[in-house]
Amino acid sequence: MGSASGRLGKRFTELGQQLVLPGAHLGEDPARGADQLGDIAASQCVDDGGAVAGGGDDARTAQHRQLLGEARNPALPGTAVPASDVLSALSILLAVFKVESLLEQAGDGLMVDVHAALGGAGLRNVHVREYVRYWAELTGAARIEVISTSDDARLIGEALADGEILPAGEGRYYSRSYVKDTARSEERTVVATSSPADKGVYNNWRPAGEMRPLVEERMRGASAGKTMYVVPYLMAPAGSPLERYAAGVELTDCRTVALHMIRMARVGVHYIDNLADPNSFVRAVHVTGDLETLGQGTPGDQRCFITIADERTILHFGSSYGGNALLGKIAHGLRQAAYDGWASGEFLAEQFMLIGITDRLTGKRYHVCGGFPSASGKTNLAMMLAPDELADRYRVDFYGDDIAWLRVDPDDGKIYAINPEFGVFGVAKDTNEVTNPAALASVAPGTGTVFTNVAYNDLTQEVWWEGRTPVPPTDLAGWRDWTGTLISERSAEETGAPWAHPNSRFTTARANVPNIAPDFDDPKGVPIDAIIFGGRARDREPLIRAIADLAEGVYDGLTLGAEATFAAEGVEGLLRYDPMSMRPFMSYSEGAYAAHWLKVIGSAASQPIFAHVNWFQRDPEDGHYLWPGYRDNLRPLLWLLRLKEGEVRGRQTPVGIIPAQDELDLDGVAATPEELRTILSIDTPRWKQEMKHRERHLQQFAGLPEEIWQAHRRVAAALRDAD
Ligand code: GTP
Ligand code: SPV
Ligand code: MN
Repeated sequence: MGSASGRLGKRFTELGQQLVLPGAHLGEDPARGADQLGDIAASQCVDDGGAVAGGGDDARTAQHRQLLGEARNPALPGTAVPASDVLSALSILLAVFKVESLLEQAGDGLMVDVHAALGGAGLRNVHVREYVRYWAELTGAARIEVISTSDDARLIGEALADGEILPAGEGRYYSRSYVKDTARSEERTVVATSSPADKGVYNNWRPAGEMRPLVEERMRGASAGKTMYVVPYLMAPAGSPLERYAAGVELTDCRTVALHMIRMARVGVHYIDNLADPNSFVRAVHVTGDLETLGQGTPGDQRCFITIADERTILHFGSSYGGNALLGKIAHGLRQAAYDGWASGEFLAEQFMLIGITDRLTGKRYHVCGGFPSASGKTNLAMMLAPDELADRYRVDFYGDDIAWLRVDPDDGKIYAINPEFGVFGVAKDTNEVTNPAALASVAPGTGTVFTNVAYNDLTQEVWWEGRTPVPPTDLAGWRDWTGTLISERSAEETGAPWAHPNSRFTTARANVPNIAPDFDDPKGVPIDAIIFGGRARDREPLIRAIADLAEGVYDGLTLGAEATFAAEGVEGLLRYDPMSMRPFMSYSEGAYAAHWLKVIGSAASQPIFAHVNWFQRDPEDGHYLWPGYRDNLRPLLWLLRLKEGEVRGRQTPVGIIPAQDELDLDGVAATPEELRTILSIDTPRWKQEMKHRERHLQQFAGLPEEIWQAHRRVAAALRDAD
């Protein structure tokens, strides 16, 4: 194994050096990184004969169709037909025979008796059994355990006994990750397929044939001595029209990951034992690796997080943190699902929060979804309680804080959204009674919450993070920072460093959120009235600007520019474009992505209103936020809904409609008239500069629909005319 892994090691080192993020800064020459990826594709991939990334059924590989349980009828090219009952019964029989005989043959040759472990758990799906057998053998796991939600108490007990987690008050737990494993690594994350046409600017596309052996080599034997937890899950309410895209089985060698999955997804054997097509599930393999020897962030970084999208297979090696390891969440729920949604032509999977707003006076109920980049306010907006002054009239209901799947219902032509997740993996920083009382309630004693990388008190089992209270606890006895260092024993250079990691998080089931919507589990989802985009922008972007036109709305999402946050390694504060807040999760080409948006949303009989929002404009002198944010963010959203209803007119600007100050309900808002004037106005010269950057940004995207270019030219012309 030595020399082979040495060669692979070298190749992966080269890969790591080549995966430079393109156009990292707004205004930076965007072609640079794209060219580098282009070179790799040109030299190492066989061209697929000019396949055009354009969306829809025709873009699908035969493999992907098969994995979704569709067979092509050769007599009727282009027509997807379900495999006949006879054929599928035969194939099941054959597969049973194959697996049983493989298992017999393997016999004691396997480290672990997969057959007995899966049979004992009542797991009958033969495709799942074959999948588990393959990976148990490859990773060398010593034991296999099939997990359902009902195993939670036992797993918690074991994890406490082994010291993997610590008690954090009644029914709450504390965990620390390895110090170099605290956030997503965008550079180590790759989307692989067998079609070079899937290469985009942001998806770090690589040929599947190259990636699979590479990651398998990393994983080979890497779970030796460990238990492999088999976690069957569903990323949708049962019975959802999108259920066929939602089933998965995560294999993980980390018990804490299994505990997180139980909170973040619906977990149980029955979700994969009764599939319409037993072979249609996402294969999601997580192997932790020896975290202390992986060279995180160095040129020899061993980590690799691969989604082989057209094989519906996710292979993540080298982390046990968050989205790197909970594979139902962003790897399946966003990357894989975005690919499936495009390839099938059926839906969109977006990094979106999803809320309901009820006006008790009129009895009307609205639903708003929207994307902000990681750690930019989705969870806080989704959990927002109406400000006191408006609480009698309005109620906000929580549906989701990180992912939404959107489809158009053929019966009524409306856009429906579901949150595929079951829980919340929320940023702890600055969460307190004022900013987010609902979040605090959702992590209260008895909720089963797991806190990761916050500060912890050994003596009192309390947790704390920056912004939890205005100043840290004054009695330092027992307090340790997120690395485990006693605060009282910190070295001189550690003094003043945050107690909690900025990307420290809480994991809690969605049902613990006090303002959870009563119909949060409705399989149909909820009809969408408005789609918003936003991010951390210290200037230029006003509080809200509304956009009524579909192409201009999609254009606005594609040109979302914001400061990157601590949710990804090494990019905090970087001003960059983050199209639709999907930059780290993009799984196919941006041109096809834009076309798919226009097609899906364009097919809806009732169109949503779009808006761009910004809670983060700052005073250029002292840096303070000009808008109080948090609960007050309901106010611009109410204005948007009134605009859609025709109750207010706003003020047309070249970049959208902004509220006239007297149209916003500002009763009780702590902002000066000067601050309000700034956030409710458009800085035309600054916007003109921005348009040049946007032009270069959009030029990177091959096959961008003409409608998007037209929208860009319309906005540019309106800005010119504004003089
Ligand atoms: P991911 O889970 O990483 O996708 O992030 P998210 O978009 O759900 O971010 P979240 O709501 O957890 O917010 C991240 C940080 O932004 C937290 O520290 C919040 O306190 C802060 N934040 C959220 N909303 C506001 C706001 O309206 N104003 C200000 N100033 N800060 C906010
Ligand atoms: C994000 O980074 O956008 C998250 C957290 O939502 S993680 O699941 O770790 O990606
Ligand atoms: Mn997110």
